Amino acid sequence: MANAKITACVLAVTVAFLLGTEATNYTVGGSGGWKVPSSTGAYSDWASQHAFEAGDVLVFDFDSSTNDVADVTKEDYDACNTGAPFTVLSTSPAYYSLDTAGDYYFLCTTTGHCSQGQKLAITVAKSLSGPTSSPPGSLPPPSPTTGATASPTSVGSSLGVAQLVLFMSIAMSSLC
Ligand SMILES: [Cu+2]
Repeated sequence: MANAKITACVLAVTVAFLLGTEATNYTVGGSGGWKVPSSTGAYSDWASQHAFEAGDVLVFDFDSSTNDVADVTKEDYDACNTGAPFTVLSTSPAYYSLDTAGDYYFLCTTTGHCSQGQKLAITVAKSLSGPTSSPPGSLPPPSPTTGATASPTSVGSSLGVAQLVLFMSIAMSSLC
């Protein structure tokens, strides 16, 4: 029966691991992170290179002494109005869960930064790998106040693999 127990245990861990890797973490701006970019179109260029899905997570990496991240309406995004954000994330790295399909708008509230290009607009598609709260054809606007989160849904799949292998090794050696 010991073998069945080990098999069940390993299976459970494997399933949990696989479920945890469905979401993709995107570091906004790549290695340059979240800052006043060298060109005003830098973040739209970055966004156009990725296909975001519901369940993915944006990671904003920034110098928190001079920057923050605010999610705002399209109108405030277009006008660089920093006065009415839904939420402001001021600790780096900041994780923002893209819970539902729709359009998302972000900017830095530091004076002058948005107008110099530190703003991000993305469109999130329905998740292809799992259920979503939005039925096809009727995508409601996202509710950004629920999108902010303090922790990522998954960090570092390579770390996860290492932990899984380690766990399995321990389980096998102690139970066999
Ligand atoms: Cu800034």
